[in-house]
Amino acid sequence: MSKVLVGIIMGSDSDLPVMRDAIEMCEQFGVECEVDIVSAHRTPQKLVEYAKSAEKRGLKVIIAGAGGAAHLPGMVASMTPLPVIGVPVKTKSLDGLDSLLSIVQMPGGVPVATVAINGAKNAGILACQIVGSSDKKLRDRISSYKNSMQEEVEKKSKKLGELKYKSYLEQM
Ligand code: RP5
Repeated sequence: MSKVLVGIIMGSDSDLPVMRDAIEMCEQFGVECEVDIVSAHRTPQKLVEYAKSAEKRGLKVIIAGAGGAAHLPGMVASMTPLPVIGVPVKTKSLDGLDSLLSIVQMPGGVPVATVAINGAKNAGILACQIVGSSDKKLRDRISSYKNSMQEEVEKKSKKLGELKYKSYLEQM
C-alpha cells in the first residue's frame, strides 16, 4: 500500500462536487490522498486534531476547500508546518467572492496558496507538484501532462488555421 501524501478536506459534503477535481488529479498522477469533511465552524475540535496530526501522519500537503465564511484553510495553516492550498468554493449568494476573500487575505506569516474559485483541479496539480519536488518520477508525469496540453493546443491551432473560424465554430 502506498503512503498517503495529500490530505484533501472540505467544510461540507456540499463541497465534494467541486473538490472531486482535486481528488481526480491526485489519482491521475498516482499520488495517494485521503479525503474528509472537516468544518471550521461545525467541527472545530476535529479541525484542530486534523491540522495538528497531519505532519506526524506523513502528509506532505493539505488541500482545504470551503465556501462562504471560509475559515478552514487559514485555520489549518495556522496549526501545521505543511503547505496548505485553499480552494474557494462558489456560493449561491455571493458567487464565491466571499469564499475567495476569506481564504486569500491571510495575515503575514500564515500563507495559504489560494487557487481560483472552484479551482480544485489546479489545487490537485499544485499539491502533486509540491510532492513532486522530491520525486523525479512524479515530476516526469507532470511534465508529460504539460506536454500533452501543449500538443492539444497545437492541434487546435492547426485546425483553426485550416478550417478558418466560421467552420471551426460550426464543428464545436
Ligand atoms: C462551508 O459552508 C462549507 O465549506 C460549504 O461550502 C458551506 C455550506 O455548507 P452546507 O450548508 O452546504 O453544509 O462551511
